[in-house]
Amino acid sequence: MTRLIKPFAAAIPLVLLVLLAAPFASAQPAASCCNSPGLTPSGPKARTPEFKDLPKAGKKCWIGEVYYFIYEFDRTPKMGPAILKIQLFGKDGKQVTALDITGRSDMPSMRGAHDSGEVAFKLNRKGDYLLPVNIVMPGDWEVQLTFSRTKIVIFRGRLLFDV
Ligand SMILES: [Cu+2]
Repeated sequence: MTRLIKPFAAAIPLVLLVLLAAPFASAQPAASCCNSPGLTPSGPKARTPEFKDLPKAGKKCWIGEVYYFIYEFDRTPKMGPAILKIQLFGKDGKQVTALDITGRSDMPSMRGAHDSGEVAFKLNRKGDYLLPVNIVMPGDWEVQLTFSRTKIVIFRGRLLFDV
């Protein structure tokens, strides 16, 4: 008889332990659910800004109602380095240099493979913004443009081209 009781008695503390631990175990998924990034404004969506598709090269691209800009490459983009030029204008048509512009080039079909990182355009004496873009492969390319004033982003746009 004692042989049968012994293993049973030994099992009792185990059962108690499971019963005691159960509320804690079930409390944990609930806590992690409330920390899920989808429920907070700092989720992955908030960290990936949207870039508006821009009109073709040489066309006016409006930034709200105050500025517009025109972009073009120094030559039809092909393999090798190309210079992307942006001219920024006030709504009165006067060329201005009131904003900071950065560009980031990559191939959308193989994102990350040729990512240039965000690089600041440099101003020439005429007040044109210039950025070298290194085209290292034929295919689809994009440049993401970010316009800011005193570090505050006021416009994001992307231009697409094929090589
Ligand atoms: Cu590529």
